[in-house]
Amino acid sequence: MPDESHRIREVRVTPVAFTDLPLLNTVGVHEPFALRAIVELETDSGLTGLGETYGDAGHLDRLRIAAAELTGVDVWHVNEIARRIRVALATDRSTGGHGMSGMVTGSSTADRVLSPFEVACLDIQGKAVGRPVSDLLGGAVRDRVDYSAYLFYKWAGHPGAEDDSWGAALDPAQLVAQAGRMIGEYGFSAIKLKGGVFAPEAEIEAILELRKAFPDHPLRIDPNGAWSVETSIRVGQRLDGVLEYLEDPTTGIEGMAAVAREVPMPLATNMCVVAFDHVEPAVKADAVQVVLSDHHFWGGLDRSRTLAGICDTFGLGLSMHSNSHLGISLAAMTHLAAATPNLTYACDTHWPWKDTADDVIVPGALTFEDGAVAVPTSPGLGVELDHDALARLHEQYLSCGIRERDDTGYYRRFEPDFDPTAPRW
Ligand code: GKR
Ligand code: MG
Repeated sequence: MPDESHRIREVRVTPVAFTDLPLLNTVGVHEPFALRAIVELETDSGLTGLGETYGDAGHLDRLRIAAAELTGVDVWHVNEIARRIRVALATDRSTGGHGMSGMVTGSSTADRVLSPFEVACLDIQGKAVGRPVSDLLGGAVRDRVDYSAYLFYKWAGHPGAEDDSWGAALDPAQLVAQAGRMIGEYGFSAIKLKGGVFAPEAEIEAILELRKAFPDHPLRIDPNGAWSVETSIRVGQRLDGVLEYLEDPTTGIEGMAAVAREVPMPLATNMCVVAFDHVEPAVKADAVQVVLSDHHFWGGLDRSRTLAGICDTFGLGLSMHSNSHLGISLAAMTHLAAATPNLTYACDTHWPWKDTADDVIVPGALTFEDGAVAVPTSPGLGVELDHDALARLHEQYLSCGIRERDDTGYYRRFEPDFDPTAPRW
């Protein structure tokens, strides 16, 4: 039996910023930079592991509180890491910092903090035994993971700056053009539209135009809870036979259940079921038929597999949610999806919206072909940190001045009367 232990000797948490485009959603618009935090674990055996999570100030504070407790723990003892994090955060009363711009509850804070440390531990465990992370999760059941074309209404460029290469997407024709470019470049075979930006009739029209232009691509729309129950039912009935699923049309388990009773397609969520204690009431009310998992808020890869088991037990479908992210997250998402048999939908990713040069990993490990990423087969996550790039993106964080994601505040600089209170329609 090998007797080598892999005890955590050092933990580094580095906030970074990368350029983002003016993508619109129901609470506002993306700022010129998106924030992330990069977690590096180093063991006394000389191995290093990587994790990636939200970079907002409140979350960063909590990551640092947690980091201070982890020295000396063996990376195979994730239960002990989770325990120490729970204890360290037990008296923490801070709120916010969840990287969602106010669209998601603050539940499961300890799970959100645990996630990047757990991923970094798995990275090290994989390196220690010479196996990819997907093997530690039960083994890949697919060697490529499908992602969806994630369309956004957007401005042509950030106000005061030049237009970006994607240009404006403010009507159905421009969205169809955006989809055409994204599918042309990445090969995606499913389409998701971020809605809740324009009146529902305009968004219905956009979906119908996408259906005409891409007759074989499954379609989804996600207004992030911007619609009332009545509006959601109207949209759902109008899009009968057109949508693969309808994501978070309205807020809350009760509201979603009322919609689910009246619309023909499955309802999906990354808003009303975002922690384990939401599952039981949602199942009882039959509020959702598809849960969008996300290891960043479900407590890492192992706990996301627990969620997958629960979904399987209750006959719920499973898809995957994303926020603006870098390559460490994409690697973790890909290993998780590969090792989750019942994750049968193409996963969300914000990847195409990122400048390819803006990343902290050495390029080349993760590439899209036919809309899918090949599951890395080298030990651990299969991605390597580019230390110069990390330093550059950290400098960008220091100089960009953004410390909390604030889509609403940014939008209000240009439309001072903007009110995101749901339901907007
Ligand atoms: O990036 O604007 C955005 C999205 O709206 C994101 O924040 C959501 O969390 O994509 C997410 C979703 O599916 O709700
Ligand atoms: Mg969503």
